[in-house]
Amino acid sequence: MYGLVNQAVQGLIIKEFGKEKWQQIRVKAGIQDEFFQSMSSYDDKVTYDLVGAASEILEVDAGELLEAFGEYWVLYTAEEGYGELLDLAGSTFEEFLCNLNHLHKRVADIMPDLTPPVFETVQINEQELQLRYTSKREGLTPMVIGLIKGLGKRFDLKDVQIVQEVTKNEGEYATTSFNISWKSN
Ligand code: 1MF
Repeated sequence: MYGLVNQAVQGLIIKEFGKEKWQQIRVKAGIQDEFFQSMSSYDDKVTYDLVGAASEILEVDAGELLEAFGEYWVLYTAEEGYGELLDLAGSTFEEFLCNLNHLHKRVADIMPDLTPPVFETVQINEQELQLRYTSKREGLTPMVIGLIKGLGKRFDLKDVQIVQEVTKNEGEYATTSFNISWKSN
């Protein structure tokens, strides 16, 4: 994944647990560099190793860390130069969710190594939809739940409910569906 993702992991850990813990985690994950290059593509293993090391050192479940990371990502990218990109993706929660593939296409135009997941939405009613998430990457559904919660905050929604439904495997891809409902003010 692009270094921007590892940078955000670093940012979250430092913000929540401090620089010293970050150094321990970085060393345990076997990462020599002090900083990540946001525009360089890193092996996914770097990100998974960071989350694994953080889980052990902080004694927090990896799924919980991934969910917290998903929420943080929405905030982090908005503040780190991608605010316009996020603004373009939609002015409402459901519009944003429907535009996730467009958003990734836009990023992939400049970052050719991007391996974006694929999202599909099915409107159920005014305040409920189904989101299908297809990815080659394993174990990241908690991150997607955090991303949805982060978007809920971005759009000031009350009471976002996310129910994870079935996962189907097809070759190297897995598709997970979520039922999402919310209340606006
Ligand atoms: O392959 C990748 O490197 C990659 C990196 C980030 C693929 C996807 C993403 C974003 N995605 C992370 C979860 C991936 C899970 C999976 O692959 O199974 C989050 C997608 C998302 C979902 C809900 C709400 C918001 C979301 O993200 C918004 C977003 C997406 C991508 C970027 C920013 C915000 C982004 C921006 C710049 C990037 C890379 C990603 O890299 C650059 C580009 C230009 C200059 C410097 C870095």
